[in-house]
Amino acid sequence: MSKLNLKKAQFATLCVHGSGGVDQATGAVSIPIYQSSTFAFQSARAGAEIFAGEREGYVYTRIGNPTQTALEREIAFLENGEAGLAFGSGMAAISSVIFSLCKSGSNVVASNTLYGGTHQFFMETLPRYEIEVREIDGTNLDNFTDNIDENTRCIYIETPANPTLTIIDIKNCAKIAHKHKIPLIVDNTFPTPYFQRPLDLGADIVVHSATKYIGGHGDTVAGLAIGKKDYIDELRGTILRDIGGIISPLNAWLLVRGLKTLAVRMERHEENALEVAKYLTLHPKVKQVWFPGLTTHPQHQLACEQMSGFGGIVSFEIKGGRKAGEKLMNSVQLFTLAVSLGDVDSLIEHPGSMTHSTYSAEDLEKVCISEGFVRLSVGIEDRHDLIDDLSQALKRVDT
Ligand code: LCS
Repeated sequence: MSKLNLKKAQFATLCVHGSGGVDQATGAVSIPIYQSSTFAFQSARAGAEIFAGEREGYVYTRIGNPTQTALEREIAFLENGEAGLAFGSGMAAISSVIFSLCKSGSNVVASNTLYGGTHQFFMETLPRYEIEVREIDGTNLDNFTDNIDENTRCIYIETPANPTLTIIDIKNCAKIAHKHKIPLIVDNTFPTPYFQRPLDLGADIVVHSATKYIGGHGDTVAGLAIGKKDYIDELRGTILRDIGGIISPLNAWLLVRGLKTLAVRMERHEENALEVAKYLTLHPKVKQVWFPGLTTHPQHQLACEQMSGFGGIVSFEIKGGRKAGEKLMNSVQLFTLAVSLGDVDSLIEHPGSMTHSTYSAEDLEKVCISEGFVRLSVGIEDRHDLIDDLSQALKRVDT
């Protein structure tokens, strides 16, 4: 373990040192990539004791791996949770958590603005197992209370939401969940623990698409879940073991490395995003801008209360609808036209026809994703270059 008193350390220090210092087995300063599927037992008796849960030890990488352990310890520190569990993707983390809590006949009450893949899982896959998801407008907390019944197994929210940056009140959502003796799950992908720690606000389980800011470099697909140790142990020993949505040692290592620079990256993403949001707000070809750091954001006050910063995603509606949006996306030179987000490189995409094409036209309208709605994942490049790029691209657009 590191000699550092981690309880007293600031977040940026935890990002660098939290995973426990040098590797105990070798002294390696960077945790090694333990690229091994299986682990030798010291004796037949020791192997049997590990299997029986009477002795600690690694068995097989689907059940656990030291590189994965380093990542899980680190994310649990940063989210201020008791334990963490890594998965092969954000969807593996989300689906595993939902399957661990629900059975046939259960229901989930969820906010209705979600990553399109989560929405599809909720609306198409879960009903095949007779699990119903009630997607409601989470900005009105009464909607949660009104939809909970004796078969509700959890509340699920994403805040800020992808791609509209809608903010949901975590503290009061947790109170509603606990009044009904069910857990609150929060997808913390957009803010990361650098800007928001849902467990401190009363949530029970945090999930991440670690593909995004936690990896940070657009080179890894991964997911994480954080919560109480008993729950995480059970999740590891049941759904993760049985369904097998594990992370590879290499990807776990890439995330440990990504976390070391999380604080500096998030600062820069946010500074750039605020400047881009301000620039777009004043642009005559832009109808509306969504960024929680703008005082014009409908839940700016709530964002200030539950977040320490606003993240790096900016969405806007361009005048001239889909055609204008397409022209803009085809005209940018520095922004890359691609889905995903949270990379050091700036990305641009059209949620209505890409990440959120899983929503029906009616549902898109309900969650305010119009034809001219464009999402930016603002990277860590020089902000003047980013604004120059948007400016030259907007000049080409007829509205
Ligand atoms: N949660 C959020 C908030 C997400 O944005 C995504 C992916 C996921 C979960 C799923 O994670 P994955 O399995 O992809 O690691 N969001 C994407 C997006 O906006 N564009 O491409 C993927």
